[in-house]
Amino acid sequence: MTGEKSSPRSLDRRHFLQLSLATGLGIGATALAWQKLHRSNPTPSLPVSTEPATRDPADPLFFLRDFDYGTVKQENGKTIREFRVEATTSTLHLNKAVSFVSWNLNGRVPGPTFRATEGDRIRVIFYNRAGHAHSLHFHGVHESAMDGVKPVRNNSVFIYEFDALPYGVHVYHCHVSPISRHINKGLYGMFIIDPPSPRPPADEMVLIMAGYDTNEDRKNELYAFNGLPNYYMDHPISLQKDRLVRLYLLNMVEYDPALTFHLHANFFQVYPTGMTLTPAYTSDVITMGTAERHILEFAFSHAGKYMFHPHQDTIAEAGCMGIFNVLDNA
Ligand SMILES: [Cu+2]
Repeated sequence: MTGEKSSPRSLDRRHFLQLSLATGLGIGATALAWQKLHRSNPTPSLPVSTEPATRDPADPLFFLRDFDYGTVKQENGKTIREFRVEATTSTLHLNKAVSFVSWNLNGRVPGPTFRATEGDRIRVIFYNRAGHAHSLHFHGVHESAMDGVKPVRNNSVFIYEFDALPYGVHVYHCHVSPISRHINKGLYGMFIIDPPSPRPPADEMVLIMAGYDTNEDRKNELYAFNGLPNYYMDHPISLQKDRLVRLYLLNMVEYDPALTFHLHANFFQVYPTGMTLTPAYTSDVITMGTAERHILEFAFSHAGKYMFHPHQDTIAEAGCMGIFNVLDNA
């Protein structure tokens, strides 16, 4: 995290309208958004991240099992999940030699993994302070005004509100042109909508594959799981033998048309886009286009270290590779 956290500034109505109008919201939508924010918080302040200011912008060990359920409120008999998201700019140290200026959400790459239950009302208060226009485009079902293709100017607020539909593993990302660059810079994350009846207990984790164009040639020089190249090679992910793993997997690699994901010494069951409760098929390698995502379930019956990586081996060799360290129950 960069050290530029400031204390929340109070936001009067006039300032809010100015900010919102700057984003292109209509008067009605602006007023509605204001009323909603004002009703739930009598003295609203510019949203700032609740992440500790000391958190490193890339922290794959923390991101792996971190789920942001938002702040739950009841309004008119409906469950509202309110998320506060701040677009910022910070430097990632991709390895000992390469630094990369990221555009990110809440000071992290990937952005927070938002999580809700099907039917919840989602409210995302998006504050852009990254220095460029950005937006948040959520995959899912919602009205066009909430589709997040309109740029939100620097130092402006926009409130996205929609129902969490349908259940599955979804994705959100900036949709400002050139989108490939805005995503490659770090403005993306996962949005999990749980089915009304929860899935069985499991060791749940998130892996997001992404690339880094470090020399602006519209090709990726480095790749990563959860933000940092080779992190899980140096810090293997501990698993328990025989325990069900539920992996939420997303391909967010720009500039390459598709990636595969391969798991060593095992097979996984595939729940396509997380939109089924029974697996569609079993494999040890799966092909995913950009923004494609699935739930993979598996358990290891032998302790030991097992690799996972795309089977485009040049991509794996450029940082998209990791290790599961399966521990004996004893
Ligand atoms: Cu952007």
